[in-house]
Amino acid sequence: MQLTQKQIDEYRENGFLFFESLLDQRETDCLREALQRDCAVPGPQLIREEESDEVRAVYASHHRQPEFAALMRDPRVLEPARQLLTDDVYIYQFKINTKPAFGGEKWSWHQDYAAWRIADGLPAPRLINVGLFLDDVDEFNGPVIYLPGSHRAGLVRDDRDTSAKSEQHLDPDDISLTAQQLAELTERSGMVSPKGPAGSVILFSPEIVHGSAPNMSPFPRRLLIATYNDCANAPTREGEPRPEYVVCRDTRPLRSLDSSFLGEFGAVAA
Ligand code: HL5
Ligand code: SIN
Ligand code: MN
Repeated sequence: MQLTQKQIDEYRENGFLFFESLLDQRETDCLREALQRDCAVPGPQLIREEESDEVRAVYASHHRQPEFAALMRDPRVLEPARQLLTDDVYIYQFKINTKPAFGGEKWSWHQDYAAWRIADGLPAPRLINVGLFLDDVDEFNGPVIYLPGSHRAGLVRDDRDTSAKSEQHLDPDDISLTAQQLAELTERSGMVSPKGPAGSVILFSPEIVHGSAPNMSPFPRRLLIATYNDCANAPTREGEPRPEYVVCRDTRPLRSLDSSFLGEFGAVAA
């Protein structure tokens, strides 16, 4: 899969690019099943909501579930990332934000690169986020909201709160923008929240301002976000790095599968 020049220009201009129904239902069924399995694995990679026992996010499922490992090499997601970044990319971070029905909490307004610069000493914002809808997303279940073009102004904030919402990862609460910053940016950019069926994909910049509201609907909103990094842009910071589930250590370049991830994943495809 190759992006057209028009799509590339759109990504550079807006900071995101949306593909409705890139994966089909059989594929999203398979990934939801793999997620369910992964949520049963105890460990610090499993982050719970503050007010309940429900899972808020799970990290690095591609280290434990082969479906996700294969997905990361599916040409439909890897090739656009290589095209927009550079030939040699690896997975910097893999997470699924599960935003459960009746109580998935908000994700505060933030820019991802602020987190990775502060927490990991990441040299440059040479990354691409691939957001894959594991559920149908509509206005009711807490879609991500983006400020188009906000990635072009650099980091609005580059420090973090001294208190941490979570010890397991850097929650966007700790780097959230102020009301005034948000109001000013929104006046310039407006807001959009791409919605669509499970299997839809959004590529988005590590510098675009984004966030999402709580989910008070009866529908979960499970969103997989895989972040590819330029192999030449691995963290250089000395000292203790963050745990491997938040910052992947394998910086070898990824090459695409010859087929879709299900095709390659023989046991399921048979
Ligand atoms: N939770 C991530 C981390 O690296 C950072 C956030 O959306 C990405 C800001 O700990
Ligand atoms: C994030 O940016 O990591 C959170 C976005 C969301 O899941 O709504
Ligand atoms: Mn984010």
